[in-house]
Amino acid sequence: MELCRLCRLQSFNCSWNQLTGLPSWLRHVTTLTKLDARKNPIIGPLRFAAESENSARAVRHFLTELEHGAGSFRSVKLMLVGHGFAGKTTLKDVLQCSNTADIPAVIDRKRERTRGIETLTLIANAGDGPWVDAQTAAAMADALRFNVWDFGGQMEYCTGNQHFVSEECAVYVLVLNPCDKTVSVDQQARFWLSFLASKFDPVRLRHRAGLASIAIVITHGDSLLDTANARKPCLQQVRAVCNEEHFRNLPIVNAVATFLDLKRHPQQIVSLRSSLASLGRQQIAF
Ligand SMILES: Nc1nc2c(ncn2[C@@H]2O[C@H](COP(=O)(O)OP(=O)(O)O)[C@@H](O)[C@H]2O)c(=O)[nH]1
Ligand SMILES: [Mg+2]
Repeated sequence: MELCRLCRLQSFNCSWNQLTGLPSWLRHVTTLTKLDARKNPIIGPLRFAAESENSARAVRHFLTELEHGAGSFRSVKLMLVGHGFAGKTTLKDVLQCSNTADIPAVIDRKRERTRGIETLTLIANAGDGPWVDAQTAAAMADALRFNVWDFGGQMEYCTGNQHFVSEECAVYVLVLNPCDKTVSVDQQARFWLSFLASKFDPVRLRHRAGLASIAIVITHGDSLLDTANARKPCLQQVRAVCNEEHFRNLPIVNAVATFLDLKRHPQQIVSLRSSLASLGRQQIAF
């Protein structure tokens, strides 16, 4: 008998297999109360549903939403990581800035040091316009929702933050500050890439299967005015770190950092927004 005819199925155990997805007919089996799909290499956010506490309900809900193309799964985590004072919270504010002329003032705004993690949902509507807070704005049909996680960069929070690191459905923005007098830009890069590398499964890294992306941005470009003599070595150092044996398989986008000089060239935010949105869309196009 075909499995899809089991319309009164109550319990289904498909754990410890090689399943990369779950059959779409499961969404119709309303009698299903127990589903064990653990220990399968399920790709994409379906895996979170399959591993959740009430997996039968979560998987049914997920598959139904997927069938209807519902917006709730057009969500991707955008994780801002980097040392304290690298410019993560500033970047989060700038991404929401509706007028590029205001960006220099937003950068100079006094802000509290981030403690632990701050989260908010930003909607990247189609195009490269400002991202808007989901609490205050309505999303268009093809909008992408970024669940933004702004990690307090202070070392003492690292252990706690590890629980939030996920291998997929996420875009990591590694923010580096070349003006940090205590930790050089290559040390910052090495620290955070090691942290991320320890969270990715080495086998999946080798196969590059449906993994999160890592984008690197270098802030404080305005403080490194001497473009030829200051920026080039800085970029070279970061590129060299990305090419180190230990990091070579990481899903670093282009393995090249972007130098941001948003104070003098606020327009740069437009292309950054559109690159991040395109990375986000790749995460949900599975
Ligand atoms: N000059 C300059 N200052 C910046 C830039 N980005 C951030 N800052 C400043 O750097 C400090 C730390 O930024 P913040 O976003 O709080 O860092 P976080 O700890 O990584 O969240 C703040 O005083 C910002 O105003 C930049 O591109 N240029
Ligand atoms: Mg901060």
